[in-house]
Amino acid sequence: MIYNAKYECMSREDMRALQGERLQKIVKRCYENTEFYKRKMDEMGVKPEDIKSIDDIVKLPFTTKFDLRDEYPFGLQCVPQSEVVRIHASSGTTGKPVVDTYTKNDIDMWAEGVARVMSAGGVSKDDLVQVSYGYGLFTGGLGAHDGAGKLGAVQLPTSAGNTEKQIMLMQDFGSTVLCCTPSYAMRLAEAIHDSDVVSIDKMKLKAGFFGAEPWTDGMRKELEDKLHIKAYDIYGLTEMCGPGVGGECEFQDGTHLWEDMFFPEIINPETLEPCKPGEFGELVFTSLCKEAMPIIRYRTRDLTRLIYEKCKCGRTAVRMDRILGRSDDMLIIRGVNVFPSQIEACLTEFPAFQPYYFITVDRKNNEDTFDLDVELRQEFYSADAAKQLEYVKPLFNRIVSMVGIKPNIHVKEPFGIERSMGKAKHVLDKRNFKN
Ligand code: DLL
Repeated sequence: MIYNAKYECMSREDMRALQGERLQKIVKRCYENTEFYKRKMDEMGVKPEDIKSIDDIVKLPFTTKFDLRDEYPFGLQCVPQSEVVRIHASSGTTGKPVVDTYTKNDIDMWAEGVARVMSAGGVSKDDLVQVSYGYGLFTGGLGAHDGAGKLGAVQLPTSAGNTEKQIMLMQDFGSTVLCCTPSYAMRLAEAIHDSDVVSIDKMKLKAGFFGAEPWTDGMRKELEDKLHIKAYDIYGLTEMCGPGVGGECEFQDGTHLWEDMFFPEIINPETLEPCKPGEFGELVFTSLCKEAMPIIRYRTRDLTRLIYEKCKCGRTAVRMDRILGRSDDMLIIRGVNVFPSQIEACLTEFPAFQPYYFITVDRKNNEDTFDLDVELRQEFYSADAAKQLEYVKPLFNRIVSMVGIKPNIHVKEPFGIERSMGKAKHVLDKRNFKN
């Protein structure tokens, strides 16, 4: 169901006019209330009055994760602390976490973003939403929680972990909706299928809202088959509020972004120029509604493209293609660009393999090494190397054709690859520790 047709189905013309109005207000507030934006805009010779429509966004400076680190913790805040009601943070790659602060209105706006996503996936007040994203500084738990609350659904705040208990409650309470990372959903699915206590046939699950990390259509199919659900993508990032910046509709054909709240651009990460419509590049967001800590032109490092055609569902809200990965997750191995999600895409084409993997990259004798741990499903597993080769060979060929370089594939025994409760870790690049 469409939760807020006014914004989700607005004509492009009206949307751009609205975005222009909101941008003017946000820029003025940022300029007047933070030294950071005043300094950055003064350096570029741009004043709030120069922003007259959304087209003028290109005149504004970008904000990067380094700026957030330098302004840690509250340098970008535009309101006095007395108006702040919540603080979240994500583990930054730079040591200090990325901080976001929220006013009461911000929490409401954020909950609406998540409610729109859940409503698009059929959630209503009749549902019981099991939130297995971590609760805490991470935005996943409380974000999904508040979104479900906005719809009047029952919130079941199990948080991540304690897997055996999760699946027992899922069955006993009759959870109809599951929210967690795709990696943890796989772990839960596996636990349900291996359990003597619960059975998927006794469960009432119908939908899952999975995000916080890249995942493929192959993984979607696996989760839908195993959990008997429809699996929807939910996207977001702490800097914009958390989950609910966008999500999929029933057609699962791109992730709708709530453009009235978050203005998306795609830029070429090298030249910083806007990409042509439909071209892949780096996603950049500007908060259009946020009060406490709005961010202008935030470079997400997420690589994707935007699709502006109207969707079959009737929404006009722009759709984002699946995130290929983050530019800082991209590995360059023997000069070739490799995204970990490409490995997942290959693995899910072969029923003998689990979608779990771990990549280790190193440099030996001046050459990059590319080791890939994979796991055969129990029913296909054999310790016999010749038997393993039967499965490994076609996988190897597929990876070479998709990625362009040859991995050293190592078959692990069942459960030999660590399972994750949150965002899965897929890579160890030992070259980073060498000079
Ligand atoms: O991961 C917020 C979130 C929680 C989104 C729960 C969805 C569900 P951060 O920890 O700040 O916030 O990480 C944000 O995670 O820039 C992407 O790289 C990645 N990401 C989030 N959702 C998706 C998705 C949360 N659906 C970063 N697909 C983002 C691919 C995603 N990557």
